Amino acid sequence: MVKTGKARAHTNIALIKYWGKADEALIIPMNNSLSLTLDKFYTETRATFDAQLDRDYFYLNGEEVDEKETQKISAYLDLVRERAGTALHARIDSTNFVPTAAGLASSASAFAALAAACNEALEMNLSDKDLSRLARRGSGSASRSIFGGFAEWEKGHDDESSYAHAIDADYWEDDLAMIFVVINQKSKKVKSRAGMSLTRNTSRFYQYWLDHVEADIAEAKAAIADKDFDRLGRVFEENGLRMHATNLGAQPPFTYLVPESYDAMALVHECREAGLPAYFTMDAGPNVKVLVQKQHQQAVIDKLTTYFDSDQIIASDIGTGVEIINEEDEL
Ligand code: 2P0
Repeated sequence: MVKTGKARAHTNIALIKYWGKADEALIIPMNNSLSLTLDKFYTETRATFDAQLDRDYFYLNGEEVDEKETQKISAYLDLVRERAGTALHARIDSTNFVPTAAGLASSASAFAALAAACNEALEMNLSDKDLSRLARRGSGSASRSIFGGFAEWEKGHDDESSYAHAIDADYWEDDLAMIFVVINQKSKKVKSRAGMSLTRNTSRFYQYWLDHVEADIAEAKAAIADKDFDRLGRVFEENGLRMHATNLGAQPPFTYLVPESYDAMALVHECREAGLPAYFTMDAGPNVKVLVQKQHQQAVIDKLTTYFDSDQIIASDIGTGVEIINEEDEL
């Protein structure tokens, strides 16, 4: 018996960040987060459940991954099998579509695509809400990549109540773009999972983060409803910096930012001083992502390329939610 499904999911960038778990095993976050799904970076994954397989296999970009990575996927597939009521092993084939610059592959698109491929293969018929919950068990941010455009992950309080939903803003998303300033980093010193755990458990600034993040969510949603770019920009830029500040209060302190990150932030400030609305955010790495309105995209890129090489600058439109790929249509 062979059951196959294939899906594509796009990565998302949080404007109001997820940073810290209330439950590490179930991946329940300490706070709600709000993101934008982007069209440029995505993962396509085929899941093939096959009675002939004696174990799980995981191929990434055409190559089988090592035992440790296979075990991680296998543990995730155990959750899927439990939910679907099957004992079949699977072969997972995943391809990350990211521009050549390293460091942009995301666990968000990976687990959203994997959850959707399994849902299709095993005919689980999960609602978007339940698909978001299943993606969340692989990686928290994946809960948001089920949806296109703006999405909010409601923290909830248990497995049932923690999931993302779309924020309806079709009237605006076509006008927006995100510009990535790719700042190379040899190897990520602190993975996001370890970084958020250390911060949540030890940072002297973590309570301050928690005290403000729900107000940031409300402010961002109001700005989206009003289509007020500057209001949205101000709140998410502050929220991202506050997340990075919590890391400096951890014991021991750490940071993801490097001198070039600050150079990019300064250029964004210069854009604003020159009357070009643009706002930045950074995640668990040194890259800087700049939200713009499309009519200002080229002018902001021109500003950034006065300092950075043009191959360090990648612009993306807003992306769609997870979709099933019908392989017969591909032939
Ligand atoms: C976010 N990040 O909201 C935050 C902001 C990075 C900085 O979600 O442990 O890979 O798998 O749930 O989702 C990156 O962490 O972490 C992340 P896990 P995830 O996008």
